[in-house]
Amino acid sequence: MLDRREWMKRAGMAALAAGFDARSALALDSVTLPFDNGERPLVKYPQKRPMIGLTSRPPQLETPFHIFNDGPITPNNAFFVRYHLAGVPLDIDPDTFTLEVKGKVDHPLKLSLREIRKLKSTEIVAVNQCSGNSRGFFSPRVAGGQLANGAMGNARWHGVPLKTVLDIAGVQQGSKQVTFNGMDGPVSDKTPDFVKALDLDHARDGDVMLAYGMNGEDLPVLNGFPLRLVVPGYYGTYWVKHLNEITVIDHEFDGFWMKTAYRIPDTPCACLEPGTAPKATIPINRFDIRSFITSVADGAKLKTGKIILKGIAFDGGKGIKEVAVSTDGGKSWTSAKLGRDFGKYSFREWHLPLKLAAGDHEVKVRATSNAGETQPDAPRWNPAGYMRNVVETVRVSVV
Ligand SMILES: Nc1nc2c(c(=O)[nH]1)N[C@H]1C(S)=C(S)[C@@H](COP(=O)(O)O)O[C@H]1N2
Ligand SMILES: [Mo]
Repeated sequence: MLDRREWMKRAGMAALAAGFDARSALALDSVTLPFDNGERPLVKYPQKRPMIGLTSRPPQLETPFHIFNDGPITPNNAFFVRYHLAGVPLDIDPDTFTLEVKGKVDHPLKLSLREIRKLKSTEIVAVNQCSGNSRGFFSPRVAGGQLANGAMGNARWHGVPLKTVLDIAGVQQGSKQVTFNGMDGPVSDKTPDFVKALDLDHARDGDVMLAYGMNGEDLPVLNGFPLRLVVPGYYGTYWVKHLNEITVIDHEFDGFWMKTAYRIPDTPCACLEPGTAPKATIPINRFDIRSFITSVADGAKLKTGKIILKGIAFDGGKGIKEVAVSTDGGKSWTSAKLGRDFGKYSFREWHLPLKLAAGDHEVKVRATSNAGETQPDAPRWNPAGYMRNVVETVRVSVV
């Protein structure tokens, strides 16, 4: 017999799945992102508020940028959604779900969700950002999802360190990498399944997490229910959703999504002369540093008087040391005040009281990490449109 709570949960999941099956995502309105061909529908999916729709099969949703001004944590119902394969699993039964751990381990495992939840849990606040966040701003333009700046989000993740589960399974001597596969699959067998790999030392660093909770709730279905990998400081491509298969291997994984896709030029800036091809590439890995103004949009008209300029910054895990603001197009800079520290993988809020004279201003923001990494004045370029981190500018006119 199912208890009432369990029953409600299942009925809810069924309704969700039915909603998706009918492809009933409601187009509400539209928005225009600030680049050519930036017209997008605002769509409503189950468990999500109206989001910027990039594709519907599979669902890919971008967070409307103004949401980042509401606070350092991105609400679950506004968190972006990225999938590669149309076979998105929407009717996962949490009671029969299992996570398999196999390969070069002494004790191959099949853990139920209940068993995973019994293990000692931890929490971490961390940014998840798509490699191609902001790709739509690339010049020259490149192929791929034409995203503005909303393919990122910051959440408090709750789960079990991956290390805990690997230690239970007993990783064998001579192992090199760990691969991660989720329950989604290709609809044609010509598309390779989405599988990602981490080096064993990274997988066992204690920060990489098997997460079942997000901001105090179960993971939303579209963000990987019931279990996903969280790889703090690393691009979202490694954050495998609906994770049900972990394999320890004794060689370098050569699957399509590591060997061919999600690679960056093997140069210090991961960048190239625009329009050229890289000589050598490596798998994309850690975030570069970024900062944004969230309280004022590009093109805003402001009244003279005092304002409090606000925004966010983050990096690949060293933490933010300084955020500086320029109101004269980059000639002079003033340090902003940093907000509460939620840890080195989180968005760091910043604010700066300002009094702008009447006229047009170019307001810029630039962050520096504890390791001294900072943002370039001019955008860097690579053929896949990854890792954009130029100093952001908003133009405001004050009257
Ligand atoms: N199973 C599965 N996990 C996945 C993907 C996918 O296509 N399938 N896409 C990855 C990519 S590229 C990104 S950016 C993140 C996005 O996470 P989100 O959809 O929860 O925002 O999920 C990652 N995990
Ligand atoms: Mo991504």
